Amino acid sequence: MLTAQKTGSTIANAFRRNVAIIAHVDHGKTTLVDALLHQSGIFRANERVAERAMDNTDLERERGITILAKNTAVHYQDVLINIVDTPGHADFGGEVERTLAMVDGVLLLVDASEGPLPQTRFVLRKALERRLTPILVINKIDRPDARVQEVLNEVYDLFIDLDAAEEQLDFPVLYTSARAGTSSTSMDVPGEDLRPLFDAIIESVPPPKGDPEAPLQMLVANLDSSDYLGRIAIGRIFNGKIKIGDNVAVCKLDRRVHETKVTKLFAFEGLKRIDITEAAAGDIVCLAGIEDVTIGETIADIEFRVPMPVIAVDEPTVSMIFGVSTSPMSGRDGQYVTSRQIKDRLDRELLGNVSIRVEPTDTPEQMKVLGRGELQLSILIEMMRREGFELQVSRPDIVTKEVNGKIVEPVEELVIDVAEEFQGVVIAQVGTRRGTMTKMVNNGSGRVRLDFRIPARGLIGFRGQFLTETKGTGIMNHLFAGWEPWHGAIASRATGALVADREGVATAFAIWNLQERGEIFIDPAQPVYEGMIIGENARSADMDVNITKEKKQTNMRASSADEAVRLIPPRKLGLEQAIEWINDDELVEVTPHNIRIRKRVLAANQRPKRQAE
Ligand SMILES: Nc1nc2c(ncn2[C@@H]2O[C@H](COP(=O)(O)OP(=O)(O)OP(=O)(O)O)[C@@H](O)[C@H]2O)c(=O)[nH]1
Ligand SMILES: [Mg+2]
Repeated sequence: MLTAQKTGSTIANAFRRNVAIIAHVDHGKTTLVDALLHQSGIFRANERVAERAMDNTDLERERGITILAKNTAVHYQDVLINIVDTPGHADFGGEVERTLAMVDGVLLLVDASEGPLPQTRFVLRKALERRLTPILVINKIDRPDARVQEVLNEVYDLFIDLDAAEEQLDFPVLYTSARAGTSSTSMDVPGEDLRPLFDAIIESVPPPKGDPEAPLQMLVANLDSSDYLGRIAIGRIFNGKIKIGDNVAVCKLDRRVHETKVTKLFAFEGLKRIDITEAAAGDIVCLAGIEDVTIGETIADIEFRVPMPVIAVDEPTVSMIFGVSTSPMSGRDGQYVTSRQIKDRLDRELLGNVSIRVEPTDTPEQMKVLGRGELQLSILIEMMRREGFELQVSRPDIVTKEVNGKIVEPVEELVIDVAEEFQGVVIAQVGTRRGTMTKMVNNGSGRVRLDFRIPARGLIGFRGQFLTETKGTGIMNHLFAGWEPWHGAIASRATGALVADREGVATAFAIWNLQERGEIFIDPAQPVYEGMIIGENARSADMDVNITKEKKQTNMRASSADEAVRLIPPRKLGLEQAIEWINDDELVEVTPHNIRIRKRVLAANQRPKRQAE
């Protein structure tokens, strides 16, 4: 029998390179892929291609971030380079982890001004653990505040800090402006195009290993689906060949084995997928028509059914309860409202989303959904509402574990960059959330960089507060740093809620009367129900209010000045803000067209009251 060791050292295909692009959020990965696509001649001269073409889902385009890892491939000279673009936001780290199972090298992008940030560390650590060959790409060298030499030194420090092996430290360095589409191996030579980067990929990234003559082993690292093809498995062939018409064995994670036939095979080519009839070790391909396959499974030779090692990803750290909406307005907006429908949707999500878990609760009406962060979970909720779902969700909670009889909780490394004037307030804020400062650097530019360790719990709802305090100018990033014994209670929101005490329609008059008491979240004429939260009380207690009150009719004709009630524009909470805002006794009601906030117990006379402190 052939073993992986025996075949591991052979070059599968000298004309292939498989690389992933990894970096902290916004350091320019997707922009670099655009430039690589353009310069490899994938597009016709007159073809119009969207900016950040790989960010092709609605949510990605709206938010300007990458959420899902995606494949593309370009030709350079005689070589086909498979490139995987990955998300940089920490919540989508699971996407990066599984992507790395497909490639032999990585382009580590680092912003020439920001330098390495928490997610740079995370992705580099994962790449080094897998012994992938790195190429350092210092990007955005066109930035006026670029500090290239310093950033280069910081990256070396990071490699050493991560215990990189000797040969891993010997990486090529490219200086690029992804936006301008230029690269150079030296800061003294202005770049003209991306040829130096392409050359570095061909020269430094090893061609894929494996044996095309050995029995087939293809590791599924990603899933996609299409209306007419059904489920599409994307993966790397490590050994052997695959052909249309072949009978293959799908080695499942639970050790079962299914037999199936290969009916549709594709390779990547720019933004498209092209039909192919066969592929071999070293190739990254898509296989359609296998309904029952998930990430981490191996498609193997029908006789030689040996799976590849499983893809390990980090554990989730945050959970939320997704439940059937119990709002009196439930079902007005959405097509899918039942627990069955919500459960089916979550089951589907689990197939393609390796870092999400779903656990049952003591009632079928509610499911506990676990993920890497609030953003990851809120993106899932946002996708569901766009698909026509209605549901209610709880405040995010932190996943804890018991180790040697002690409760431990996830702790994050928090890196903050703010103007000096906000330093005091930020340190105080983080302090009340049980963060401790580990480092402070003031490089004399008027901004300071503060490093903290903080329980992940303390970060829930922090971003909004932080942005308000720093007038939107602060930058914060955080990364899972480990498990520590429970840090003790952290105070939640200090303010109470203004709660509608009856069903009806909000009036301008009632809003006008109440707006002195706090901040109103709704517009006049908006329907409300008993227990729905219509604003934030300036005080710490909840207050039941009649937001439907009409002005008393008087015999006297109102003067026109009186009529024009002056309303402060409401503070409308988006999904993420609402999730950050709520307390444990509150829920966010999500429908395709509305985000409402409510008390968990709607009836005022049954609700435990939050008292003034
Ligand atoms: N000045 C300058 N800006 C750049 C350069 N490359 C990218 N950008 C800008 O940086 C921003 C982020 O670029 P993206 O390509 O979306 O970054 P990303 O790394 O893919 O981001 P995520 O996928 O969300 O992690 C965009 O506004 C780009 O236009 C560059 O070389 N110079
Ligand atoms: Mg991107």
